[in-house]
Amino acid sequence: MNLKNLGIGLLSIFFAVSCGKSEKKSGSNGALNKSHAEQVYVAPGEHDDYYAFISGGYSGNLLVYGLPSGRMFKEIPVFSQFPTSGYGYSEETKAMLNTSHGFIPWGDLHHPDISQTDGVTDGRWVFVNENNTPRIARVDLETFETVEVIEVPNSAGNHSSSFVTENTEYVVAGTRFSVPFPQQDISIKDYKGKFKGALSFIKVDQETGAMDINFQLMMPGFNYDLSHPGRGQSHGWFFFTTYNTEEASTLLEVNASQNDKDFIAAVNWKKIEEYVANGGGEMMPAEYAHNTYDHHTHVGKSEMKKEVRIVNPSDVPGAVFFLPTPKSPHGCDISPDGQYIVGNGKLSANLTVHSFPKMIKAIENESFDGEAYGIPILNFDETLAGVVENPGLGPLHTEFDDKGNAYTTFFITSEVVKWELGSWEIKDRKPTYYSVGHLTIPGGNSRKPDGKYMFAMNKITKDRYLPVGPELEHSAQLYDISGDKMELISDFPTHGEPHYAAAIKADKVAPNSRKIYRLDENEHPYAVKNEGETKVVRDGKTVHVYMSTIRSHFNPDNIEGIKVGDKVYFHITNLEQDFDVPHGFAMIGQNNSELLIMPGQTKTTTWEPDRVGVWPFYCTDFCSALHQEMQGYIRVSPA
Ligand code: CUK
Ligand code: CUA
Repeated sequence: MNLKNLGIGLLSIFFAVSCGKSEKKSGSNGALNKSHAEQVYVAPGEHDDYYAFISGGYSGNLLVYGLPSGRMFKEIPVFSQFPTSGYGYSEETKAMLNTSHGFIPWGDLHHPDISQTDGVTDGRWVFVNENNTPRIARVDLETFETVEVIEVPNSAGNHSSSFVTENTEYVVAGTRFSVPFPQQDISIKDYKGKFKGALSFIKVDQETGAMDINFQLMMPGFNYDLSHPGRGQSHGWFFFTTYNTEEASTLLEVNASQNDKDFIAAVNWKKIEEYVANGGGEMMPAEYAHNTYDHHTHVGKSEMKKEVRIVNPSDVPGAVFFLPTPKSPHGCDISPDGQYIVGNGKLSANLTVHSFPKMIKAIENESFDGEAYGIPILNFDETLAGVVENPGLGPLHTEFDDKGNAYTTFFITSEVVKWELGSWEIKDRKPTYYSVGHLTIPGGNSRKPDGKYMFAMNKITKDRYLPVGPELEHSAQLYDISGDKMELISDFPTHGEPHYAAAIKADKVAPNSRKIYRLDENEHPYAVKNEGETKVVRDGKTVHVYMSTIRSHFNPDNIEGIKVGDKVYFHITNLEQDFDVPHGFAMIGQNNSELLIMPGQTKTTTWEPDRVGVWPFYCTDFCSALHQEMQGYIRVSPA
């Protein structure tokens, strides 16, 4: 039986049952009672206890929510153009979307992960992956802006990403699709042996957060699906689930699930780091973009890199091992103490848990059952810690609380199952509405989980909210997990497709949230510091307008001398130095985007007038009682 048939068959049974149930409504179907409402009620003007950074999937954005309220505070554009703020449209931010394939203004964002210190989330940065055109981005939690994007070469379907090691030494990216290495024109049927999977270890500068690919481990041509870092006792290791260990070029029919077991790849990155520091590996040609955004100049820059260090795992003995794991595992989750490695086989009846100490012992004893491309395969029984029997169908992801419990999502049976580490006993199960993918517990992917809330991010919404036509936002459900049993307390829509989310106590982030860009620190090359510096400068057919905004006018606000065929750059500085007083800029016929300029910031947009006339522009943000007076005209004369 393959996943597709299994999935659709069971899903249709499931929907027949659940949708029938939902007609009754209330009670059993998760309707809330008053005390649940009080638990998620955050009074007007009060703040939530947690930030949740929820992936926007194919929207390319990262969403900022509050918990327990489920209110959305911000949509941060990362791998997308976003007219609200002009991201990806302004001259300053276009560079952030550069890749070796050119300007790519969308992305498929799956896994936010918060930076860590000593295995605990520290609230400095959020790293996110782009699946389609492989990239990793860093969002700064001082400004909640995307400040860096690095493309990942030799990769395709950058899915097993972007999880960080416990001191944010590395953000790690693994390829879902293997591809010919090096890329070349070969028959697809020649997949086996010729296709390789890159696992990329991207070094993070401890002070600035700047990313730089230290090495790429060139692994056998499997699909590398998800990953997580070791922590505590297993710090220094990284674990990746694989499927299609058959190395089939087509995953139709049974090709990719012939093998009874696929692998979890265990990578001792410390060992490889040492190998590389001693000159190991080989620099190979690779084109990839590295884009950075500077808070002082407010300008993004794009640099094209030319080579990357490749490491062949069989050249570093003792660095990489395979742990056999049943049936196309998806999630790969590590317990808070670093002892257990949970592999969720999508097609497996049970949950398989490996033990890190047993793995180390098996390596020492050389308990190998053969090898794959020079990588030892550890004996299954020697690394097995335990099995959770018949927990549900279609296990995907696991997170942990602070009391020794694990919570696993089951897509097909549409539920979250709570089980105990060590005894492998099932403690509780609760339905989700419907077909849950990931789940999140604040700190649930760290040494210190916060076992108060868990929320499930579901793939299917159906009847949960007022109908809005055929296309629905996805649903999320919040559970109170502080007691023995999980209790569903709230339900809220998300945006785009939420895969994973990372959540953190609000007081680790809120105090450092920047309020303003200081005008005296603005180093934008076209900034003005006061209205006296505004001007219009012509250079051939290019015109630079150095413009300012302050309540409630533009300066200059009447511009003449522009000709058809000119290219006009509006460099607009918001001179305000009060918190939360942005101004906007838009002009008739503008075909890119408006700009929203925060106090102290400079942003640039372009306009190419194609006809004679006198054309208005205005402020798009209601900034004062005289906002409607905030306007101007541009006179365009014949060329
Ligand atoms: S994935 Cu979406 S449910 Cu991309 Cu982490 Cu598993
Ligand atoms: Cu400035 Cu409205």
